[in-house]
Amino acid sequence: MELYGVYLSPYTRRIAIALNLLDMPYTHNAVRVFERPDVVREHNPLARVPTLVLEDGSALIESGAILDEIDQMAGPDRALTPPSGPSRRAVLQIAALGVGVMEKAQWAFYETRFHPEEKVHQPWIDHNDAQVIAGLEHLNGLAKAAGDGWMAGTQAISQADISVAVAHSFAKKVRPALTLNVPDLDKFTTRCEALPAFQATAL
Ligand SMILES: N[C@@H](CCC(=O)N[C@@H](CS)C(=O)NCC(=O)O)C(=O)O
Repeated sequence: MELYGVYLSPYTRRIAIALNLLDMPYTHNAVRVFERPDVVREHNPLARVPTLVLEDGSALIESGAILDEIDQMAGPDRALTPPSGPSRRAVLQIAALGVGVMEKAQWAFYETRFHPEEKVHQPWIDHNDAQVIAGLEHLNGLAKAAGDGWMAGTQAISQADISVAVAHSFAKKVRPALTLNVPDLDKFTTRCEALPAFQATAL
């Protein structure tokens, strides 16, 4: 398998970490999609990352759909999302909160990255930043409740934990000026980032 995209992309990073946790070998193609969209477009008409190219040459796109397929490949005993029931719902819900934080931090970041100064709309940045803060504060409460366990109450690390820690680290990286008071989430993310599967994808 070949995974396209740099690890600064939180969507790409959550795929890489899931693959690492499941001991699924892959080659990492750290293509910068904005500089070389042509490289990604060969496999994905949208020229977006993550794109995961399988051994048979077929390509998977959209991180949620890719993770779903990775879980299928791993089988129900190893999958990082429970197959059914309340714990599945909890994992998907918390992972969705993580993805929401990723998106909002990304949009606030893109506003200055891709617009000339005179076209930057500060109220839009503030709107997104407020959602990042609200999302992380909510996740801080879940981290507090989880204590030394996992976010969705699973026995082992799940997609929820991966997405939350990746979102938190990404938000801190691209929105460093935000004032965040999330001590329990800090502890949780530090614990996740220390795992070899995370370390192998350092930002
Ligand atoms: N919803 C998508 C988001 C992917 C995404 O936004 N990728 C960014 C990099 S972080 C990208 O490829 N941007 C290039 C573009 O949109 O032109 C997912 O979860 O995979």
